[in-house]
Order: sequence, then structure tokens, then C-alpha cells
Amino acid sequence: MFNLILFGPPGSGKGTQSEMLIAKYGLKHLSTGDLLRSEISLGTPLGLAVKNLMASGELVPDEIVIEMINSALDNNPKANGFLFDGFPRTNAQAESLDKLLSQKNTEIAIVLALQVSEKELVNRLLKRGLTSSRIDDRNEEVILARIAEYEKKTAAVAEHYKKYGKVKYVKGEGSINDIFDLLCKEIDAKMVAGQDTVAE
Ligand code: B4P
Repeated sequence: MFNLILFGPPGSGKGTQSEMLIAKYGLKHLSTGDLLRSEISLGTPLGLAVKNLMASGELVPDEIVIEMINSALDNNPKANGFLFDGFPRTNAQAESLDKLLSQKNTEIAIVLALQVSEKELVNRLLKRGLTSSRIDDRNEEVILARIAEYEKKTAAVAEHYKKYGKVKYVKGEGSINDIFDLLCKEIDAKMVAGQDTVAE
């Protein structure tokens, strides 16, 4: 099994690159943002509970996202590996993920951290807000609140995985294909080093 975390601030390209990476490596994509938005659009009790938090750019409580990931892992027993996108976002989430994976005799192989300047993040998200249905992309104040949440609670997750030598930083500015190539180089090098295999 090969499990990776695609890490970075809001708008750094996690969702964009995830789509391309899962197609190439045959991994199961787990995006907590997508899972939460699907609960909101289905109008479930969970969706109703998180709707306002997400609209204001705050993080959803740890227990909710950890339980969602727990179920997703259980529901995909045959996966070749998982790509975690937007998770973990706090140290408590990272510790829970490590435990859940170790119960399944596996672990995170690599954390790919996309680096993008704040100005570029705001520009990208405002641009997406013009055409997408995401209300958290429509207002600069909310975008800045999301970036502040990232600095306050999420940036520390990289420090957690740095202790185990698992973090690789990748420049997240430039063309989508060039960034994809940089990410693939890191993954391929890790797979060769760990002799992990995944189905193409
Ligand atoms: P997410 O859905 O994870 O969204 P995001 O961090 O805002 O980034 P996203 O992945 O969508 O954007 P991307 O960088 O791909 O989170 C949304 C909310 O959900 C959070 O604020 C929080 O409330 C909640 N949540 C989710 N997970 C949680 C967790 N674990 N714990 C607690 N709460 C949680 O792309 C952005 C834009 O940039 C796109 O339009 C794309 O086309 C563009 N782009 C990408 N690469 C580019 C490039 N190289 N050049 C130019 N543009 C590019």
C-alpha cells in the first residue's frame, strides 16, 4: 500500500493535482472538503452542522472529519493506497490518521507540501469564486480567514511528519503540468526507495 498526503494552504492546488495523481497511480482519493460538501448538498444532519463553519472559513471539528476518514478507510478495503487531500488539517487529525493506518498495518509514505505565496492563493480562489458554486471562494475576507486557520492550526501538521522525515516541499506556482511532474518525481523516488508498488 502507498499512502500519501497532499498538503498545502487553501488554493495551493491540492484538489487540482489530486485528480491527476489518482489517475496516474491508481490511488483512492479522500478529500475531506469534497466529503463535507457532499454532506451539505445532500442536506444530511452532518451537512447542516458544518455548513456555516465552512462558509465562514473555519475548520470543522476534528471528531467529525476523523470519523468520516475512519468510515472511508473501512469502506475501501481493497484500495492500493490512499491520497489524502485536505486531511489531516490539525495535529489531532494527524495523530488519529497515524493510528488508523497502523491498525491496518500501513502508514503514510510521503507528505508532499505545495508552497504558494499568499497573493497567488487569494487570486486563484477569487478567480474560482467567479465560476464555481463554492461560497467560501466568493469573498476575500473568508479566503483570508481560511489562510489564517491554515497558519494557526494546519501548518504544524508538516512539523509532525517532519519528525519522521516524510515531508517533501514542492513549488506550487507555475504550470499545472510542471507542478504535476515535480510531484511525480518525488513519488517515484519514494516508491523506488521503499519498493512499494501500486497498480497502474
Ligand atoms: P478544501 O475542500 O480542502 O479546499 P481548499 O483547501 O480551499 O483548497 P482546494 O483543494 O479546493 O483548492 P485547490 O488548491 O485545488 O476545504 C474547504 C473547507 O472544508 C475548509 O475551509 C474547512 O472548513 C473544511 N475542511 C476540509 N477538510 C477539513 C479537515 N480535515 N478538517 C477541518 N475542516 C476541513 O485549487 C484552488 C484553485 O486554484 C482552483 O481553481 C484551481 O484551478 C487553481 N489552480 C490550481 N493549481 C494552479 C496553478 N498551478 N496555477 C494557477 N491556478 C491553479
